[in-house]
Amino acid sequence: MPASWFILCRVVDHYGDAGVCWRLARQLAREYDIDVTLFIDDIATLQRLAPTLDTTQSHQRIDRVTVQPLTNTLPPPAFWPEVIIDAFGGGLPSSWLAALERDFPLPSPARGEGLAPHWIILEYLSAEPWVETMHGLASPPPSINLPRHFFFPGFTEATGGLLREKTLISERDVFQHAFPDARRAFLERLGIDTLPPDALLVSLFCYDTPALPTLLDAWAASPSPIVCLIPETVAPETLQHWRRHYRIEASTTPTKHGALTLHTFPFLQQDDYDRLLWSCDLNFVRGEDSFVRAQWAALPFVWQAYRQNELAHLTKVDAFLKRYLADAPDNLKTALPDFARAWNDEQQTNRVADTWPLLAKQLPTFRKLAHDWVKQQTAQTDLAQQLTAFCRFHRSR
Ligand code: TRH
Repeated sequence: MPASWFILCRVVDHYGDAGVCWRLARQLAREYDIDVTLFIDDIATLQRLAPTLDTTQSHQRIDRVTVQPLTNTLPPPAFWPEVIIDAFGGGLPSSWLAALERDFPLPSPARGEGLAPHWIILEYLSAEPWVETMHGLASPPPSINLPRHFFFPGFTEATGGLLREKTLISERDVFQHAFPDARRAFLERLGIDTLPPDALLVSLFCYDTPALPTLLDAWAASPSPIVCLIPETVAPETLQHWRRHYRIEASTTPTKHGALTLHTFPFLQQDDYDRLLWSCDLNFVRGEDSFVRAQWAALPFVWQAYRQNELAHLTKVDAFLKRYLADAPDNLKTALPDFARAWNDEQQTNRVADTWPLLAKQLPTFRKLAHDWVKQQTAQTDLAQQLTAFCRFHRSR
């Protein structure tokens, strides 16, 4: 009988909460034969990533994952699973907490059916050093007799690792080196039939930012052609304003301005987004999941962290670049942080134009570093494997 796990996902904002949980759910089901139920409070957001989901259904199964709505009034399950993944610390429904207190009271031993579930708080990804001290920390709930631990994704052996499906790297290699040209077929599917031979192909998945028009202007002034692929959902008003400023017809796609050709495309299902990343020369990504996927693409990327108070997101960017650039040549060690700061810090938007050409010059060096980074990171155990081993260890105690 396969182990049963619940993943509880409360979508805070954008797509990443759903993106991470959906990816983890599918990997646990496919690679570990775990019976996974994903409870999510925003099926419509998940459906953007998994178009075969039916937002009218309250209980459905796709890709071997059962998907159910998560509400605060959700009654407790008939049977407790082995593991409850509390994604990003969103918390369990109050009715579940009450039922867990009843079934597994403190201080007396558990009297519920079987063992108490293991409550895992899956945290957001950060490269900051403090993550290593928090990863795996026990945090038993004050009134329920069950194990609860923090589980932190990360970039070192002292963390929970990164989400990486077992076949990801081989699938990427096949796609990038396939014949007939899988990359060309994919781009044609996006409506990109021809590319200037010396064009830089860039994907742009970003939050709306005053730096966006500045970057598009810098690309339009580029000495060589730049073709940018941007999802329809990205900063539509800012793009509209930029087009109007240059009297570019909104309906025209692709949009041409100077050396820049802008293709907008519909939001892709999650696996196709990987193929988009693998097809480009440079990827602009954001948040958490696309940030990790761009790293697995082993190509140059620029990360825009999810904006936080007191500029905490800039600390996250700096911490990651410190790790990522540890062995990089000096020119890239300067060019990437300078551009990343201009791209992430709205007080430095004016530096985008002068830092972009310096980064563009470093792309061949950046490409080599991106390959070396993937080698380093794939040497580490992936998150799903670490998580299943962590839960198995604690269950056996
Ligand atoms: O959408 P995001 O900005 O989500 C953010 C982050 O997760 C952030 O950490 C969190 O704090 C905040 O939400 C609340 O960025 P992210 O994490 O890259 O998630 C985007 C998901 O969308 C990812 O799984 C990739 C997927 N995607 C597609 O499936 N198709 C697409 O066309 C695109 C552009 C993205």
